[in-house]
Amino acid sequence: MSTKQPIRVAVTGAAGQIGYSLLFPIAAGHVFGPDQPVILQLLELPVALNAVEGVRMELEDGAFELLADVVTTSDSSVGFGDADVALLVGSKPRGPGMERADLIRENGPIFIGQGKAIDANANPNVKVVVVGNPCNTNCLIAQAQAKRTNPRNYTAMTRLDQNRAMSQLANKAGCDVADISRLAIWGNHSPTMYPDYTNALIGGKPLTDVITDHEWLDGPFIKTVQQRGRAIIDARGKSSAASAAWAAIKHTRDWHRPTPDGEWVSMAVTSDGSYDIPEGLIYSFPCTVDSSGRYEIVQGVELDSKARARADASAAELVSERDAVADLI
Ligand code: NAX
Repeated sequence: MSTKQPIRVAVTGAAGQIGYSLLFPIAAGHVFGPDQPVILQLLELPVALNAVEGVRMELEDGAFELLADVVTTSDSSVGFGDADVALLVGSKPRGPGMERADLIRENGPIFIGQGKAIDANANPNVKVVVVGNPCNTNCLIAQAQAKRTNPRNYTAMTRLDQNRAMSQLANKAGCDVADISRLAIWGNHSPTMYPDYTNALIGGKPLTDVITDHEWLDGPFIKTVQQRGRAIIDARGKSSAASAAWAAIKHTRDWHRPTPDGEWVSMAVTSDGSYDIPEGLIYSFPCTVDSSGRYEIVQGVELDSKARARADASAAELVSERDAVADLI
C-alpha cells in the first residue's frame, strides 16, 4: 500500500447502474493514479442500503490494493464527510409522461439537501461532479448552497457527449479517436448541446479539411450526438450506464492532472461571462486544467455564426431551467 494519504471519494446513487460501473475503476487507480489510495463513501437511499452493501462486498472481493476503506451510508453527513471529491450520480429518473421541467422540479430538493450536506461536511476544496440529470441545473442548485466550499469547484458532466462526438468523427474520418483533439461540447447536457467540430483537429489539421462532408457534420453528426442517449435507451431498454461511468472517470481524472498540450476537455462549469454566456450558468465550455488541478475556460475560440447560434440556444435553455428553479437557488 502506498504511503500517500487516501483521497476520500463520495459517490451518491452508488447502487445504481452508473454507480456500479464507476466504483471499480476508481478503486483500480484509473482516476487518481496507480499510487493514490482511495476511500469510497457510498451514499444511497435507505431502501437501497442492502444493494449498496452488496456492492461493498464486491469491492472487497476485488482485493484492490489502493482501496483503503469503503463506507456505505444513507446519512449524507457521513457520505460527504471530509470528501475530497463528490460524484453526484443519484437522482430521480424521468418517469412516464414527465416533462423536463417536472424532472427539474422533482430533483431540485435532492440537490439542495446534498449541496447543504457537502458544504457542511466535505473538504472546503471538494471537487464536485454532477452526473444526475438534469445535471447542469442540479449542479447550479447544489452550488447555491456553497458557503464554506469553493463554488467554482461545482461542475457537471458533458464528457459523455464529448466522447460520443469523438467516436462519431473518428468513424467518419477512418482515424483513431486519439487523433482527434479540441472537440468541445458547448452548453447544456440535453439535446440542445452543441458538439463544436469547427475548431476540432484531426492529426493536428483542421477537422473540416479532413472531413469535407459538411452536410453530414451539420446534420446527422450533430443530431446523432444530441440524440444518442435516446438511441441507447431504445436499443438497450435502459439508459447509458458503463459509458456514462467511464465519462465520469475521465471528467474526474482530467480535473486532477494537467491537460496535455493542445488538448481541451469539455466540462460544464460556472460561466464567468466568457463568450457572452450569461454569468453564473453551469455551461459546458472547452477547458484546460493546470498542474495545481485548477480548470480554466479556454479563451479565444472562434465560433462562426451557426456555431454561435447553437451555443446561444443552449444557453437560452439553461436560462429557462434556472428560471424554473429560481426559488431553489
Ligand atoms: P439508477 O436509477 O440505476 O440509479 C440511481 C441510484 O440513485 C439508485 O440506486 C437510487 O437509489 C439512488 N438515489 C436516488 N436518489 C438518491 C439520493 N437522494 N441520494 C442518494 N442516492 C439516491 O440510475 P443511473 O442509470 O445510475 O443514472 C443516474 C443518473 O445519471 C440519472 O439521473 C441519469 O439521468 C443520469 N445520467 C447522466 C448522464 C450525463 O451524461 N450527465 C448520462 C447517463 C445518465 O442518463
